[in-house]
Parts: sequence; C-alpha cells; structure tokens
Amino acid sequence: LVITVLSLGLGLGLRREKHQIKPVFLSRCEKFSGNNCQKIWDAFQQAYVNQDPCKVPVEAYDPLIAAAPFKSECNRMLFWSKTKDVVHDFTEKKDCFITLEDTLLGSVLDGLTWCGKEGSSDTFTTGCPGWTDCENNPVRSFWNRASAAFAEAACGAVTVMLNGSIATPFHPASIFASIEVKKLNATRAKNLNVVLVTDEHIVANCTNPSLKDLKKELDKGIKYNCEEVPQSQIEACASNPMAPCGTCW
Ligand code: N1C
Repeated sequence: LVITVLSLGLGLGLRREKHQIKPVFLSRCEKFSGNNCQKIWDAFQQAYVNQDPCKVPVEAYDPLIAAAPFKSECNRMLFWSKTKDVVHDFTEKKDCFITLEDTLLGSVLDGLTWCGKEGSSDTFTTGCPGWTDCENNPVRSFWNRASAAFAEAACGAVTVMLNGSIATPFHPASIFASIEVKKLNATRAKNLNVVLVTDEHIVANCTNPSLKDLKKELDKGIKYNCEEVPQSQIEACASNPMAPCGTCW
C-alpha cells in the first residue's frame, strides 16, 4: 500500500509538473493578438530545455526576443526597482505607462518559475534553482535579457519608480541598475525622470548618494530629474479616472 500511494503521488506530481507552464504561457500569450504563440513557445523552450539549469546564458533567449520583439513606446516607458506593487497598481488602473509586464513576453512570464534538465525534453516548474543559487539560471537569464531589450527600445522621456523607504533606492545589484540604465541610449532616450516613491517613513530623498551614482552612470545627453512623490498621491491618482496622465506627480 505504501508503495502504491507513493508511486501514485509521484506519478500525479510529475504529470502536474510537466503540464503546468505551457497552458499558462499560451493562454496569456493569446491575449495579445497577431502573434504565433506556438512559435513563441518553441523559441522560449529552446533556451533552457535539455540544459543544465545553472548553465543557461542570457544569450540563450536571443531567439525568443527576436520572435516577440519590444516596440518602442516613446515617452511612455516605465521602469521600476523595489516598487513592483505600487507600479502595477498604477499601470493596471491608468493607461499612462508601459512596463515590461505590459508587453507580451513580460506578461506571459511574470511570476513563473521554469527550468529544464540535461537529458530531458520537459519543462519543470519545481526543483529549479532560485534567483541567487546560481547566476545563469533560466529565470534570471530571461529577466536580464528581456530587461536589456526593453531598455534598448526606450525613447523620449523615460520614467523610473524607485523606493524612498529603503536606504539604497538605486541598488547596484538590481536589474534596473546593473542592466537597464546601462542600455539607455542618448540618441533615443532624452530624459530620465526618477519618481522616488515615499511613505510615512522617508529613508531616502532625492539627495540620496545612490541617486548621485545613477545620475553619473547615465549616457551623456540624457537629462536627469528626480521628484519625491508620496505613495498615497500615486494611489489616489490611479483611482481617479478623470486625472490626466501628466497630473499624477
Ligand atoms: O531588479 P530590479 O527590481 O531592479 O528589476 C526591475 C526592472 C524593471 O524596470 C523591469 O523592467 O527590471 C525589469 N524586471 C521585470 O520587469 C520583472 N518582472 C518580474 C525585472 N525583474 C522582474 N520580475 C521579477 O522581479 C524578477 O524575478 C526579479 O526577481 C524581481 C526583480 O525586482 P526588483 O529587485 O524589485
């Protein structure tokens, strides 16, 4: 009996695991019209299937990015770091900005975990390396590659929401600092507007040393601006359908 229950449980577990991510990927993908989602799935899978899950380089996702490229939305692109919840509350309610999660690839893979295994053609969703377990894991390499491509497409005035409730709003280890800022190109991006989101406990303001570093790292020619904005003001503006985009801060 013990063996039967064990093998039944194992069998169910494995079967569930095998069939989890593809239907989620395809149904999320189908919400964007005019794409061949099966082709995009194939390009996704080839990046990590049958690979050691700690040896998936960022370039493995080049064919995926090519299959579903980001289009430039001048003056509307929004980056973030440690402000995901307030950012997506705002973008869900108001059609002012585009984040990576509003694009096909970003929305399809947001919140998912996946990896392959050497000698297997399956996609696994459990037992995968965590973000810091090894650098070249399939999830981390994807976000690094997608973030680079998204930032390369940025043009006009670019906005970033950073967190004023932490000591280092522009943290060197973040994707925003280590990848996106470096990909902003002055021939396309003209301004970087930092919205420093604050709550009752302001830990960092616009004079924060990490923001001086951000200003220094920008490609020459990109104009820098920083504004401290209470989170309550952003939430109130998001909830007011009459408020035009330019009036939230
Ligand atoms: O490391 P971060 O923030 O600075 O990354 C955020 C930055 C944004 O501007 C996005 O364009 O990089 C992009 N990005 C995502 O869109 C994204 N969606 C989900 C980066 N990471 C993303 N995730 C997950 O959030 C990812 O698995 C990683 O672990 C976090 C990074 O969030 P962060 O540290 O707040």
